Amino acid sequence: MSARGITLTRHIMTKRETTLPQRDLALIMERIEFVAKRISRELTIASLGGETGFTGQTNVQGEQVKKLDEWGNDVFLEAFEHGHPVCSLISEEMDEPRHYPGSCKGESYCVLYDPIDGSSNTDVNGSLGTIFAVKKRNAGHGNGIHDLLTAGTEQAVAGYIAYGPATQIVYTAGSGVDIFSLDPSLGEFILWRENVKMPPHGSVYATNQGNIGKWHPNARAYIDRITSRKDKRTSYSLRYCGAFANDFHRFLLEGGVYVYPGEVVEGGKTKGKLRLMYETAPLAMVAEQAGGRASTGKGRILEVRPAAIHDRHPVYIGSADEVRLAEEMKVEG
Ligand code: AFP
Repeated sequence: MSARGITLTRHIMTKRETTLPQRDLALIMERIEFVAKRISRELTIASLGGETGFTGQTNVQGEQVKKLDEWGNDVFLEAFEHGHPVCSLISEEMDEPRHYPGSCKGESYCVLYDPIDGSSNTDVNGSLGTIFAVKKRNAGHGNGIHDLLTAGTEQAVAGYIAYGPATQIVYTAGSGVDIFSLDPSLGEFILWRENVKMPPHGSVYATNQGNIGKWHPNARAYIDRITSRKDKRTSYSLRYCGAFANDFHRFLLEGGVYVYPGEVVEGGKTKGKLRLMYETAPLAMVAEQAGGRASTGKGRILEVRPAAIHDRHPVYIGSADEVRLAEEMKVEG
């Protein structure tokens, strides 16, 4: 049967299994859809309205804030202001969580997100994404976040939005990975692929190759190994777009591996660059649900427990065979 005409909401309401009540999932995903539509619309005209470039501010990560980062964060804040059952937000762009006490009645949730992933691409009309995850809050949590400092295995929902020629929402609620494409003329996300499976190997890898001299020798040897196989079909080529979700999207569909190692040089980024709670843990859940694998190089990303909301760690994510090889080669020492 053709999937044409199955909207995201209809798909949720007919789902077999979810890690949270169907009604809650539908309410949360309706807000994510709204965010996706607003950001998608804005990105097409942002440069004409002078909304690209920097704000002049530095965020909690010590990075320069792009105007679209700040704007994208505001889109989430506005969307979830009336976003029951979501009562807390954790964002790459905010030092501290935002709470909406009015929504904290009964079952309640936190949405964790990177509003504009790959923001160095905003000024060059490059690929961009939004990454999100949902965690259930414990009763009586107040404005604390202790109940949220849990491993990625506690995520109820995880996914991303890819803004490209088509805007797509990719997500999992614990029973496979589904992809929906925005039909702008209808204003609806329509089912495109259901229960997607990531091939166990591919032919493309993504990394910031310019950093290779700062990595552990085993990580360098790993890249050497996957790029120098005799069989052309299994030897890897490099494609890197600078937006994690968009690089990952290629690997979800066609196989491959994304790598952002820690640095071992003096003064280097020992934990790499990517953040656990709203970048790597969400994509790790998508990867595993699609039959892929996600590792810090030493162990499963979904088992890492954060000490703080903006924690980082090295990442090797994608096709199961290639991520397993990275672990076997002890890429992080
Ligand atoms: P931003 O979301 O702050 O732009 O960071 C993007 C990112 O976390 C990830 O999406 C990219 O793959 C990676 O950083 C790019 O980092 P490099 O510029 O160091 O290659």
